[in-house]
Amino acid sequence: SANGALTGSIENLIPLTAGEYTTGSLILMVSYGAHFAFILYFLFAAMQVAPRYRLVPIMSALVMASAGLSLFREFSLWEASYAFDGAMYQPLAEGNSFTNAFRYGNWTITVPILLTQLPIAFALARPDLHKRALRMIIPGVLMIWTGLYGQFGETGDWSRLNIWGVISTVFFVWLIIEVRGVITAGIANSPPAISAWPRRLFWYFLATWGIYPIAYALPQLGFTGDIVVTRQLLFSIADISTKLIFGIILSRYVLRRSALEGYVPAAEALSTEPVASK
Ligand code: RET
Repeated sequence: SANGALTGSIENLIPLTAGEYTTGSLILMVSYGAHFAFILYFLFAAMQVAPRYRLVPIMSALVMASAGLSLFREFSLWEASYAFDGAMYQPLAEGNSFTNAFRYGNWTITVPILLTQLPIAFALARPDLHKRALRMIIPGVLMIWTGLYGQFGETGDWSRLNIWGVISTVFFVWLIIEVRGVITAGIANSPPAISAWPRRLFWYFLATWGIYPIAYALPQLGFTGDIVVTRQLLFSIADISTKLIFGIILSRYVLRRSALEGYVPAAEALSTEPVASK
């Protein structure tokens, strides 16, 4: 329909069954709920790591808040965009259109934060840390903005979708090379007991960030309710993996690292045990 093409998202072209509609709501609800809940986890983790690593869990808490708000917005939009006609959930019925474009806006904030967490966790020295963070953020943001522009082609302008998808992928490859450099520095700079973490984290990074381009390309497989729901599921799995679980891994790494470097959390320093044994 002309309406759907104008709004630029396949969601506005496809009536959903009650099952598909509810599954979509559920996926978005679980996503924002998980992100909000883990704000607390990361704030508590921040209290237990050495001061030089404290920013790592704090940044995860920020990412949780930012992504949680964005996903809550997607959830509300989903609820507002469909109306039940007695048989199917019809898009655009109330004049509201759905879009995934807000996600890309949110990534503009979260992706630079996620990338900057790496050199901080690896304790790279200041000038090198800033230079490497910037060298990851530049291709990261260009990747997102070219993808944002291209995704408006998903309602049928495949050349727009694919040309900008390829350009975005070039920036992604550039980003991967920069991340690889930070990982290599991280392996060299990690205490031996945890030097395997950065290498494993690189493969985790590739596997989880790689889900987003699949979700981007998916509408080309067909305009069906299955595709709409599958794409929200892919986005959701990617969001929870690249932000929440990634944050847990990094927090655990800096927690181990703090202990290996002799840091004693304040609560333990105040323990009465040595006093009682006197
Ligand atoms: C796009 C467009 C198609 C090509 C590629 C893409 C990559 C997107 C990525 C997004 C990562 C987002 C994260 C968000 C966390 O908050 C833009 C879909 C390669 C890798 C990690």
